Amino acid sequence: MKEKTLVLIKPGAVQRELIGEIMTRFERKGIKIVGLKMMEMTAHLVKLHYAHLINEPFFNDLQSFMMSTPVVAIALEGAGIVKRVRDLTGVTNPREARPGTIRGDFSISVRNNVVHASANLEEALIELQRFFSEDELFNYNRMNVIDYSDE
Ligand code: DAT
Ligand code: MG
Repeated sequence: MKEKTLVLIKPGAVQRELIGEIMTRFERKGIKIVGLKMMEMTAHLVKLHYAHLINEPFFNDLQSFMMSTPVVAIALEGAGIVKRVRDLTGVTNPREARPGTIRGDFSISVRNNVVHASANLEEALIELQRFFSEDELFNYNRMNVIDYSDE
């Protein structure tokens, strides 16, 4: 199976009308989109997704934030895609996120940091299964892309 990763466009970015801008970052970089949907996160889904933060004092705020609008879930595919997307995303804290990364350019606070991206291969596998059913992930060739060497 080809390497895949999960990105979520978070409510803050949906509110700020950044959906297209963020999708464009991946498309312009030649990254293949193999799944895409808008969905509402339930309290249960947020608890699963952020299980590692459940005892943090900010968890309740994080949970209501993630449920405040629908999110956009994106599945991306390619060789080394987990790290590549995480690099394009930038680090969690907006003050440290490098210019040119999505968070570096658009993030305005730690909570409102625009996107989620799976942190490693193991997380990506689990998260993709959590957000996409098998028939929501697509297998297709991109006819107009000449260089397939990194797919
Ligand atoms: P990342 O999203 O970079 O993988 P993470 O998994 O450590 O970072 O945290 C998940 C999200 O939780 C993060 O994107 C925003 C929120 N969060 C993390 N630390 C926080 C803090 N100190 N205060 C508020 N929200 C925080
Ligand atoms: Mg994380």
